[in-house]
Amino acid sequence: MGKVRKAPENFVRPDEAGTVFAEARAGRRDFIRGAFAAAATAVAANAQAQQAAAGEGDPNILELPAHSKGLGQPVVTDGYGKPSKYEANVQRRQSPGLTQTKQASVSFAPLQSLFGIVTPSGLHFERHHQGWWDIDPSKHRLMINGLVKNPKVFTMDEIMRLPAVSRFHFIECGANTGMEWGNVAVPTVQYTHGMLSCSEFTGVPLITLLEMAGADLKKGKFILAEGADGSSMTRTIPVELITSGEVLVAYGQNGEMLRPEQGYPLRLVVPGVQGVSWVKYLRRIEVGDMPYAAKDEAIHYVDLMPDGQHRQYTSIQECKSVVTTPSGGQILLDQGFYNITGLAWSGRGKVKRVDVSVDGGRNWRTARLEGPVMSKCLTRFNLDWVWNGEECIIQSRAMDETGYVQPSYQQLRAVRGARSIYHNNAIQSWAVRANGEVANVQLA
Ligand SMILES: Nc1nc2c(c(=O)[nH]1)N[C@H]1C(S)=C(S)[C@@H](COP(=O)(O)O)O[C@H]1N2
Ligand SMILES: [Mo]
Repeated sequence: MGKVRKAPENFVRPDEAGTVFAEARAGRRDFIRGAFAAAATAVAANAQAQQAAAGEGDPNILELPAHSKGLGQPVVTDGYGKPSKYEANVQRRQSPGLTQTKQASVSFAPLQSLFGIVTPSGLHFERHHQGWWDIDPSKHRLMINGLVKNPKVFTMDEIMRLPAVSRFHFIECGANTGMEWGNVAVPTVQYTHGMLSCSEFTGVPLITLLEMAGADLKKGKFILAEGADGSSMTRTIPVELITSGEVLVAYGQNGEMLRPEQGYPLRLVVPGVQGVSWVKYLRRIEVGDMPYAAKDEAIHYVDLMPDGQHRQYTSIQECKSVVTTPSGGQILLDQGFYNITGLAWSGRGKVKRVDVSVDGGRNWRTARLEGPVMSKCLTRFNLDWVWNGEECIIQSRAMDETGYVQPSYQQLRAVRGARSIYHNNAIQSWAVRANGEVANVQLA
């Protein structure tokens, strides 16, 4: 079985990660080897295990470890669980490709270390336009006004006694993979695709609250959602998404209350739509008869097109996928069998198929989709692969239930130009070098 050495951020300290990548970009490979020293111990252990399998003495089998003999840790009676100390480097991190500021405003989920489709809440990516808050739920209010018969103000208690639903959905920042437009090859999948997370959200369909307020949904074609933080985050959402029952006023995430970073105690869940519309610290919904052209949709979150004009209100996250192993920064330590694995998603419904190429897009094989495949939710795919030790380029290409196929960079740039920031859903390429190193590349 082939072995994969983990990406650097899995075993260097967060404050070192930026340096490692800067050195790597400057071509100083020796520094990288140094940082990989910790992982080398694990490799040595593996070699020992192989010897043992061949009948030689492996102390990890022959010697009884302390944990099989003594008394274990007592139950922490007032505790909240934590991951193993051996997983301490699996963290959300700031991208080394971004300007480092005193107050970071974005962190990326470590996709290279995650399994299945659910993002652990403590590793959910973050994007704060004006910092995050831990708001007292007893003081939090949600107002519904505008084109409604009975304007209403809800307390959290009032919202939490209403009929609730729980649904799995992905959230992706519209700027995810944005640096690749400018060919800034950030080193790992955490930074190319990590403004992406997926959770089970629990809450009340927004339509329930609008009906309670007697919203006029004949005249009222749009709503404005407003957050309670200093960013004055306001976004227009078309009413069709709400009448379908999909948009949720959510308080729950993965079985517990939302985390403060994710908008505690209340956030909007707008399945399939870019992250910015998932307003956190949600405090007001206004029903109106036209789009609001708020700052975060009139001048920000617009797509610069090749003719110099900007496209507005392009909020659906189109079908996209990425291979998470093998991916940038990881190293294949020997030839042989590997499980290629990754994630696929579509803002328009279910993922229908994912094809994987190991020769830069000349030939494609269809990957296994791991169920359940849910609408507007991450889908995990896997494919068996035997690496023959030669250089190759690994890609994945997803198709959704509408028949839409994820584009190549050539196809994307033909329509969108090269100077955009948002909505890059192009096929990602990872080059495997003959020495096993995996790197982020773009095919012309
Ligand atoms: N109130 C408020 N809502 C917000 C934001 C914000 O800064 N304030 N950021 C938006 C952006 S740009 C994104 S991508 C998502 C990020 O959600 P997360 O931090 O839970 O990952 O929240 C959105 N909702
Ligand atoms: Mo965002």
